[in-house]
Amino acid sequence: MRPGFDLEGKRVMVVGLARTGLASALFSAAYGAHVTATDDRTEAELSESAMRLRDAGVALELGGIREASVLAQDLIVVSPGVPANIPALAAARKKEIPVWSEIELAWRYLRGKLVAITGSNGKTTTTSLVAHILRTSTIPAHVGGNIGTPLLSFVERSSDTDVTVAEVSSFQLETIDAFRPEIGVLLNLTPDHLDRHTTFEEYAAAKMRMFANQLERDWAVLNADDPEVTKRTPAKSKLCWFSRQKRVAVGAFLLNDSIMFRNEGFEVELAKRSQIPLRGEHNLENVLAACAASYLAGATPAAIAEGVKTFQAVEHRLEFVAEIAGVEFFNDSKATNVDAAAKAIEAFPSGLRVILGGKDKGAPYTPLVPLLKERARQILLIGAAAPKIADDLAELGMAMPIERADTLERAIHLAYRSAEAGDTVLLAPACSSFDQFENYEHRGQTFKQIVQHLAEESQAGATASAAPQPEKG
Ligand code: UMA
Repeated sequence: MRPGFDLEGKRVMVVGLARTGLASALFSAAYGAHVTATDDRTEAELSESAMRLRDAGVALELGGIREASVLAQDLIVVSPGVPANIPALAAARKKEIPVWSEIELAWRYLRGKLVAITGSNGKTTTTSLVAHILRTSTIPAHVGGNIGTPLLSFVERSSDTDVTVAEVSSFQLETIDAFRPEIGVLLNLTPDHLDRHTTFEEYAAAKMRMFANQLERDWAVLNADDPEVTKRTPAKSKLCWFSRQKRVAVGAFLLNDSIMFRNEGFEVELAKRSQIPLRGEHNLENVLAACAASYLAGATPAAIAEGVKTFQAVEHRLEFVAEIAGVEFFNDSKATNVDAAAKAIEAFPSGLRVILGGKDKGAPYTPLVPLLKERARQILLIGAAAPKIADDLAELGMAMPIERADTLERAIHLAYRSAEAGDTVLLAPACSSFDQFENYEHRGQTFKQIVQHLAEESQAGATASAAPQPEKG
């Protein structure tokens, strides 16, 4: 039984008023709490959200958080984008006022099973695939969390037979209390968000909180090939492994072309590797994890095979955009850290023109050097992190041009101008997007629009010359 939480008559403060905060404030008000909502932004900046909140009876304190108000609350619900250690929240904790993330509040109200998926990379793809497989197996599934929709939005619709599939981030896990997924998946651990979690250890510890409240009957689905994961095995949970490299005692692994699941000495085929419609070895890991998690959540082997086969790549994740005169364009705007960019680059053997840059997150870019040396022909740098990336990749300058393009538009044009047929222009920024864009989705959409525009221009040029457009190269 989940502990629940009675919001009726409680004083609740919601901190940060974008998607999560808006959902949290409206939910808490609808359940009878006296809600105060705060944001660094002003009323003019919040515009429509401010109106919706006021209409719901929420008191607004805008233009910054006020410690005195924070200390007068029974509960604080903090948005993932608000650092958990700001002084006002530290003061609340000192006074033993609970500071929860929205996933904690939602978990207390949601009905049915929870599959939660975390890791440094692959969360969105794995979350979407698990939900797709469950639905293929006629199990009703909700998909939310860090992927974009706050979990509170499913409370009204959830029932005991549903499964909620949640992508969860370290930011959300930092401020859980009793949150406990029946099935928790940890895909991998590589440095990320070091601009907020000061050390890798702190970041990894936030991720591992996912398993902290699990009971003996709950499952931890873990990557057996990632040493940073294997050295942090949860103590209480039942362990289910997934591996590209070896047969595991319990969990998913490869046997020739088959994705197998093994438990108590019994093995069953769940899917075919050759039918995975996604590029890259990292996606094989995501599929293995998704197969294991959805099997544990009750999907049938036949539905898993069908679900894997019919899955469509997630937007902004190695998404094919267009081919113009033999040059292919791929959007991996979701590659917001160095490891994700490395995985995207690894998915292409050669001929890459890679667009890197954005807002730096504190990790070095040097791990990209050997991969770029092997596979790239040109590097295009955009955004605020460009000088740091240029320094970290300096030794590549001997092998290929490293160009300061500044903007995404210029980077695309420079890359296309130099490209030959057979080359690939890849947006895999290794940085977050907030210096030049609203978020990674906005960056990815912008990339796609510019490429589409280029495709139209190229098409128009070809028609105007009334001759077939010659392939580049
Ligand atoms: N704000 C303050 N004070 C601060 C910081 C921010 O008031 O000190 C305010 C901002 O002015 C803004 C609001 O807080 O109004 C922003 O909140 P938010 O960043 O949490 O935005 P949401 O729209 O609620 O988005 C969050 C997640 N954002 C982050 O984790 C940064 C979204 O993940 C998630 O999809 C959404 O909740 C729904 O669950 C995005 C993300 O970038 C995709 N996640 C990171 C990642 O994947 O790498 C973890």
